[in-house]
Amino acid sequence: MPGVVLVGAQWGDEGKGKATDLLGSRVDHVVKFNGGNNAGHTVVIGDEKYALHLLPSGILSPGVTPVIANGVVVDIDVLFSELDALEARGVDVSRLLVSGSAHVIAPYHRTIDKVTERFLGKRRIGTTGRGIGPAYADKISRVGLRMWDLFDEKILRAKIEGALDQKNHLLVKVYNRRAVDVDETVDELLKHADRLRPMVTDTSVELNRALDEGKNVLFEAGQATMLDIDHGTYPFVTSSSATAGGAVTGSGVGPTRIDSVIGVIKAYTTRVGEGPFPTELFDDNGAFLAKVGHEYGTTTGRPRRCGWYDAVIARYASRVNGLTDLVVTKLDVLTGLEKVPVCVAYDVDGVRHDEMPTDQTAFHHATPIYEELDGWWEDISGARTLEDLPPAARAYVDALEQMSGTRISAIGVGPARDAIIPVH
Ligand code: 2SA
Ligand code: GDP
Ligand code: MG
Repeated sequence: MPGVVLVGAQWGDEGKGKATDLLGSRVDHVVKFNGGNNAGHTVVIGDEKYALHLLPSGILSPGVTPVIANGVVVDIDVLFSELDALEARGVDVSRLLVSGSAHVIAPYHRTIDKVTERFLGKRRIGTTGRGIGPAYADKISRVGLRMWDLFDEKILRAKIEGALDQKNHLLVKVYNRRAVDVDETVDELLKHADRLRPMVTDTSVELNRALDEGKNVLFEAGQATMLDIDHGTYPFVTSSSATAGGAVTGSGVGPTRIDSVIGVIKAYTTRVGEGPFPTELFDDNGAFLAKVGHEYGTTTGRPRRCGWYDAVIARYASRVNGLTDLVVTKLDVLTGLEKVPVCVAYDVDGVRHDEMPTDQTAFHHATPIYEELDGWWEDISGARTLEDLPPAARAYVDALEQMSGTRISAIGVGPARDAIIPVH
């Protein structure tokens, strides 16, 4: 503390929601800085399970100010349905702040996401269909809509007209779809403007002020390193900066304000959607990880692909994020395996690679070089100190730390809020 970034070190769903929630009582602001409602963070508190998509996990911690910063793309309908659902369960959501510079996911972004995926066929990305890519594409093409625009109907209408100029041509001529109506879109987006107004502000001012006052600010990434637009397995990535650098550009604080970067990593690996995945398993072991780990998408319910731990990816994530700590989650899921293979390097067309190949062809050809570690049979879900772990589980964690090149500061042994072993 005070400026902490939390990122996913693999392809997402590492348990970032739980890790954020754990730090929650010590932080003042929890900031979502990238992505949108493609994210799915699960937090289990007692018997209650919360699935958060657009809202930062910190919304569940009393006293925390949740912030949706400028790097996020916001589907306003989803924002209000998530807020209403939490309120109905007794969660105080009144502290939420939303950046006026955050971009809006318009209904046509969702349409374009879906038709593009269909059009791509075999080359599809396997997106969540939430309009994320098209909203970011408009932002970069400078035809996006920002939250501020919702408070000036004239500007909003002009921007929507501009954005739809080319899109309607494409929708009608290429995708054989009906043209999007400007008036309908304006009405749809203006529907919530009054309710939004009080929460929309310059969140960069708020966050820098909080840091000046010595407050603790946690920047929580959506998706993960391997899905980052620059550092992920392009083009099978999401359209935002999910690595630590994104926390800075996505929130309007300078890099000098960040004190530590925590990477969350599963004790094995999963991926949703298309794209290369060297340690993916297609056998009983894969089915075992999926079943015991309940590996289904939090947002779409899609089954996640499962594979062994990949130390090459862990080292890569440590490097591109400048990780200071790793939080290893789901160690409990590995209980009951005779041997646990860990990928230590890749073989790419007969050549050993200790570093992650960023060339798409090489990564597609990467086959894992495994080291086999001993498994354990004891139930570890009640372990709360390192000494509670059986020797083989401890040796597994020590090996991950040594191979990954970053110290492990906590180990998750179950979905519950308290099912964690603090290490350092
Ligand atoms: P998009 O919709 O444009 O961001 O999709 C592009 C790629 O990014 C992947 N992606 C994700 N991968 C893992 N978890 C995500 N969130 C949900 C969850 C996913 C779900 O927490 O379970 O419910 O299916 C997430 N969001 C995006 C996506 O699979 C594409 O490969
Ligand atoms: P996120 O996107 O990184 O926030 O992760 P998700 O919420 O999409 O997926 C992580 C899943 O693992 C959730 O269902 C969590 O409740 C669960 N989980 C988190 N940590 C642990 C752990 O240490 N052990 C087990 N068994 N489950 C965990
Ligand atoms: Mg998730």
